[in-house]
Amino acid sequence: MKVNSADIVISAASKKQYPKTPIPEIALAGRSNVGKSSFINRMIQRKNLARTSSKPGKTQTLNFYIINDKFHFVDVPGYGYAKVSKKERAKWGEMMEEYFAEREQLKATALIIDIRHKPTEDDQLMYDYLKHFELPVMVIATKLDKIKKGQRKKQLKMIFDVLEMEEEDALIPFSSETGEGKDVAWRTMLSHLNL
Ligand SMILES: Nc1nc2c(ncn2[C@@H]2O[C@H](COP(=O)(O)OP(=O)(O)OP(=O)(O)O)[C@@H](O)[C@H]2O)c(=O)[nH]1
Ligand SMILES: [Mg+2]
Repeated sequence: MKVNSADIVISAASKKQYPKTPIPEIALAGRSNVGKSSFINRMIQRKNLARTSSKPGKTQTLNFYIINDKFHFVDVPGYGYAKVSKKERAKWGEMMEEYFAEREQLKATALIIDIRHKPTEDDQLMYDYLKHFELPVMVIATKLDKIKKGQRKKQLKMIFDVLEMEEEDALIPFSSETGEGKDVAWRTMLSHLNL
């Protein structure tokens, strides 16, 4: 996939601000600081379009990016950051409901998890939540560069089992650092986008 153009459309704080264009989109979900923004940047080969940070819990808006004028990536605020107030947590829940329950343009979600660790309870809840809306979920097991080659198979099987993944959902080992997994991730996304 050749990316000719990529731009931020809007950082949306509420539904009113979502783009109204009917073009298809893929959302990125995952724990805060797991590597969602890095995933976007690697996929489109732009170092810093999607803002990455060492401070977790930073992204509190839905950030819409337009790629090749053909589809949107939607960077969704992360979950599971301990130092978040009850009020912020409730607001996050409302934002998710507003987006995932009703967004017609949404074709699939990429759930980003860390290949080094057992998916958290929040990861499991998120996977089930997305499946409840009958959405295709591609699970991106990122930070592949951080484990030894010999551990890959075992980690992937563990992730598949813990999430109780459906057979039709793709589980893709990936590294934003090296770009490994990028071609498979593109192929899977384009098929969901019908492009
Ligand atoms: N080694 C390695 N580091 C990664 C990888 N992906 C992300 N990181 C690092 O992990 C940290 C968090 O990455 P982000 O992309 O900002 O994570 P995020 O999920 O967007 O975080 P929030 O927006 O705060 O929820 C950064 O320091 C990245 O450089 C990867 O594949 N390999
Ligand atoms: Mg981010």
